Amino acid sequence: MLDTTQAVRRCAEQLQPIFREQYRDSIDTCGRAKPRNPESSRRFHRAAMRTPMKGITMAQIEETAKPDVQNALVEKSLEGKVGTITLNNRAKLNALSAPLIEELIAALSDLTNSEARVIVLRAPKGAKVWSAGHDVKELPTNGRDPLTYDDPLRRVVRAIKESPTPIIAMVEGSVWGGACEVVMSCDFVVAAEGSTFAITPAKLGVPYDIEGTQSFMQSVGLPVVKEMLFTAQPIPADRALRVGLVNHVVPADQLEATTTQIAEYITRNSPLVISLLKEELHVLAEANPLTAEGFQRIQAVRRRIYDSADYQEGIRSFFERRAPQFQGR
Ligand code: KGJ
Ligand code: KGJ
Repeated sequence: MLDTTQAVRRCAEQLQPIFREQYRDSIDTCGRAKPRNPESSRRFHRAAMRTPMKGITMAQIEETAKPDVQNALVEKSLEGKVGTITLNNRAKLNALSAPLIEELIAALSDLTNSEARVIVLRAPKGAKVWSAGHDVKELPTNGRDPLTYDDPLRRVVRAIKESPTPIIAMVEGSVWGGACEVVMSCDFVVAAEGSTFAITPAKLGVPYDIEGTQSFMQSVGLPVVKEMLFTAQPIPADRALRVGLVNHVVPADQLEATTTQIAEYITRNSPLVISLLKEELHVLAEANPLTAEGFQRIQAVRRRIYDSADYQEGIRSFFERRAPQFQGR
């Protein structure tokens, strides 16, 4: 009986040369399956399933090819020059908890420092909810600013905007609140038919911060931002396309192919020029004159709101699964 490493080495030896070339990322120099990259592991696994081998049981291959990051909140992979980050906490509807965002920022940083010329940010295939937004459990109820400069949501949005690598949000399912800001802060958005986008702080009673509001303004026109913010109602993908929130809407079964094609166009172009253009657009888009007095005035209003009874009511009603009763104080 072969041990698992021997089994995988034998498997690798029996693979056709072209096949080995194609899947070389999955096999280390000793012929062991590399467990670090879940996508490579999966490709290796799928390939192994199609390859007849002697003396190797499927159980041995499956055991070795299993990704070792099953509990990761975020998965990352690199295929050619296209990096992919997958939000991977279905049980929590990919809510943007601090730990998930930590992993997301680390994955962005790793891919930015890799060969990736473009990064795709996605949820698992077939997700009903792309992300439920800020983890409501993490919104403070003790009179502290719920969206400080260092809040995980603020940090990830900054990381996306400041990354020199273009980031494409590939969306399937519904996108909520802070996740909508994350999507709208990506360089562009490709969405599956049936996706929806909702910005809900007014429904939850959360005093959204000025940096976040600016993100929305950079994505769509003022009347649309206002409608989304004031009504907190989801808008469907076809309308998101008309108002410029997304670049393309395609049937779900074409989502990956469309995104990959756009990503590949980018990989053919000059990464130096693309990062310059991204930075130029970022600097220009953020070039809003804001007076110290204007900023302080907004902070004072935000503070009154997070100290209010309505703020507590918004969060309480969410967990009690009922409509909030806002009193305006
Ligand atoms: N944070 C924490 N827990 C959440 C969140 C969230 N954002 N969303 C859902 N959950 C929890 C629910 O409390 C349930 O927990 C579980 O996930 C499944 O949700 O009762 P438990 O099982 O312990 P649910 O509601 O039962 O699932 P569905 O009926 O399928 O509805 C999915 C929805 C995404 C439509 C629904 O969960 C929902 O409306 N979630 C909140 C979406 C939202 O408004 N997010 C914006 C959060 N706020 C912000 O991002 C910000 C920055 N803000 O300023 O407001
Ligand atoms: N500058 C100088 N010469 C040019 C240019 C150009 N932009 N475009 C074409 N030519 C020359 C070719 O070198 C050929 O010269 C001739 O015009 C016919 O072009 O070999 P020669 O006959 O001496 P070609 O390619 O044989 O014609 P077509 O096959 O009909 O193709 C036409 C195209 C317009 C598709 C093709 O020429 C092309 O892709 N041109 C470059 C288009 C482009 O990317 N322009 C942007 C240039 N850059 C900028 O404007 C800026 C400001 N920038 O920062 O990059």
